[in-house]
Amino acid sequence: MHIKNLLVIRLWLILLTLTLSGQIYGEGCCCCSKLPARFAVATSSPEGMAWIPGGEFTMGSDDKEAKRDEKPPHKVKVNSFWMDTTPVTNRQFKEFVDATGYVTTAEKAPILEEIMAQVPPGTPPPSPDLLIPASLVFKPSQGPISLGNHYAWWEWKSGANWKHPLGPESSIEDKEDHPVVHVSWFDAVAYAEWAGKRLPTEAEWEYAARGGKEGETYVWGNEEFSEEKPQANLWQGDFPYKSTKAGGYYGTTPVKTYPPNAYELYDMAGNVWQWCSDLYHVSFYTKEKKKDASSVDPTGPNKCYDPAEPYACKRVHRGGSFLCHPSYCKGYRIAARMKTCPDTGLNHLGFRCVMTPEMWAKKQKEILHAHSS
Ligand SMILES: [Cu+2]
Repeated sequence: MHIKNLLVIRLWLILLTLTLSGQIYGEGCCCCSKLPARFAVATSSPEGMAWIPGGEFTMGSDDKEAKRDEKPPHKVKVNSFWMDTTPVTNRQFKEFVDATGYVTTAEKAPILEEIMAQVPPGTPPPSPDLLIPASLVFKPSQGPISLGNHYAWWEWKSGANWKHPLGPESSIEDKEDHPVVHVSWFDAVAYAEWAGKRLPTEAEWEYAARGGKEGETYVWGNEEFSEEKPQANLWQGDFPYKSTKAGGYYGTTPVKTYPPNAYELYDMAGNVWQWCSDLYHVSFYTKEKKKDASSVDPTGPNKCYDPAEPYACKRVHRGGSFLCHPSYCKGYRIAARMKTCPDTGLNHLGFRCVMTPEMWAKKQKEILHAHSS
């Protein structure tokens, strides 16, 4: 047997022993409830995460609203894992930055060569005054406009970053429980590594969003989004110029504002888009469908391809955001796929993490070690 497998098994035996002894000498004992729980770490589940029992499901969709990249639906198997019950919040991201001194992509000036590699040859370079630390911030239009050009409502805003979601004058004060935004895919990966976690694969994300149900359109079922009784933080009113929410507000809401899905996961639709680990390829599902057996824990294509921007190598994100509105974008449909360059931050794009049992065992071992030394 492979030596790595043996180590994993040994670790599980140690943890199992600790769990059992915790039950026998800890919880079961009437007189020691006020003593420190020496083995509490070994018996608990990771904080703020929900257990997603593995299984097989149909990924993608061919319903009338499905886009080309969601087809064909195909069977996929995923093993069990833990998933953050909410998107990573400003409070959590701040802990990471305080501990590591990490500087996000949006806080650094873009590098010209990297930008030029993402656009067709011969494209003129951006003006130097745009090569500044900045991020993309949604800007409502004055009135109804054509929904064909998304650049009409996105602004490259100097000084916008996770600490200043709408620009230098804005802050995250009183927004500790809102999802962190303006995180590039690289920022999300760095956070996940620090936390002993990783980004979900696109398959894991969709499997978890479905909450154990087959073929439903939305995380809340098949009923359409209701502006009177909203099921999630989506755009209400006329996009992209009139929000009918209280005070005309549009933006992130604290996590857990809307009900969770059947796996106790919050904000799997709306609020902020969530990065996945996979590269984006428009016809990846076609390739998956052709396989003889369903993929087990697929990690996405090896090559990226978005026909709209063939020179940009994008990563997938899922779930839709507070800007989604049926008139323009139903990104909150469970099967809907979206993609963005991994160096790009936006004020409606965040992430959440997952953890495999192996990663959790490793983290427990580290915690036990820290306690014993
Ligand atoms: Cu959308």
